[in-house]
Amino acid sequence: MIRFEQTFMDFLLHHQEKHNRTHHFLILMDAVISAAKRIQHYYLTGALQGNLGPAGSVNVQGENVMRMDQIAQEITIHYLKASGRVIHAVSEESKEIVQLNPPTTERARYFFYFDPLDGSSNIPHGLPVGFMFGIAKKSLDGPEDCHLRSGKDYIAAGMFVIPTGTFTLGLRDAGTWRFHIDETMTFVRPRRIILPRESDGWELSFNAANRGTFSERVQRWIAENEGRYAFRYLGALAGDFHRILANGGMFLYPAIVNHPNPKKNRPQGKLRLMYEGSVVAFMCREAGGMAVDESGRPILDIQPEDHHQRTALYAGSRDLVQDIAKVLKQQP
Ligand code: FBP
Repeated sequence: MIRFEQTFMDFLLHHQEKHNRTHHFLILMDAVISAAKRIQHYYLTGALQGNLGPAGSVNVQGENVMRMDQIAQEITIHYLKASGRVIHAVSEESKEIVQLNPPTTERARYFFYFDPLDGSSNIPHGLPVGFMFGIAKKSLDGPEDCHLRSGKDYIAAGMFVIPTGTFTLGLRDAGTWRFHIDETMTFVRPRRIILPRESDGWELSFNAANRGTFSERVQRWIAENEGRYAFRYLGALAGDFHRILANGGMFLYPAIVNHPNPKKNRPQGKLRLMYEGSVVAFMCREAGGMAVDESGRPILDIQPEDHHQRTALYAGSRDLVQDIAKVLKQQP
C-alpha cells in the first residue's frame, strides 16, 4: 500500500480556501519553493562545482561575498520575477531595494524581504546554512506608498535549512509549521511547531567567543542562567533557531559593546532586522514564543528606517525571553 503524504502546496491551498484568500499567495510560495530547491541543488554540488569559495567582492554590509551568495541571490530574483507577484524585494545581497513590479499592477501584491544564504561562515565547509524570508502585503484598500514594513505587518515568514531539506513557515494567526523534503523533492508532512513549555530540554545558543563583549548585565544574566540549560551553536541563524523551535530555550545575538578593539563594537547588533530578526521573531510568535532587541523592545514592533538596519536579537521561549527582557529594560 503506497503512503501518500500531504504536500506543502495542498496544505497551503486548504489554508487559503479556509480563509477565503486568493491564489496569488500560492503562486508566490510556489516560486519561493522552486528557488529553495534550486539553491539546495547548487549547495549540495558546490564543492565539486567549485562554488563554495569567495566571489572576490564585498557586499553592502562590508562582508566578503561568497560565490554561493551570488548564486542564491540570482536564483531567488529569477523566480520572484517569474511569479509576477512581487512589488519589490529587499535582499542582504543587494545594496538597493530590487524593484520588480509597480504596486498598481493587480497581480503584484507582496513585498519580499530575504537573506538568500544565511550563515556564510559555514559555506566553505558545506555545513548548514539558511534561506530566510519575510512577506508583507500591499494595502488593498487605498494607495500604496511601499514603505518598509515592520515584522508585525508581515503575513508570513519562513526559513529553509539547506541542505537538510527542512522548511519552516509561520503564517499570520495560523501558527508555525515544519515540512520535510521527500524523494521527489516535494515538501510534505506539515507538522505544527509549538515551543515546548517544559524547560528541561531548553537550550541556549550564542557565540560564546563574544561573551566578554556583551553588556555587563547580559553577561551577568548568562552567568546566572547557563547552568540550567544545554548550550548549542552552529553559527548559522537558521540552523540554530531551527533547534530552538524544536527544543525550546533561547537564541541570542546581543549587541557587542565591550570589544577590546572598539572598532569591532556593534551597539546596534549584528543581525539584520527585516530579513533575519523579524523573520525569526514572526515564526517565534506563531510558535508561542517571543523576540526582543537590546532594549527589551519586541522585535516585531520595530519600524525599519533602513532596509539593511541591524538589531540585537533574543528569541525563543516566552518565559526565558521575558526574563532577560526585564534585565534589558533596566537603566544601564
Ligand atoms: P550572514 O548572513 O552574513 O551569514 O550573517 C548572519 C550570521 O551568519 C547568522 O546566520 C549567525 O547567527 C551569525 O551571523 C553568526 O555570527 P558569528 O560568526 O559572529 O557568530
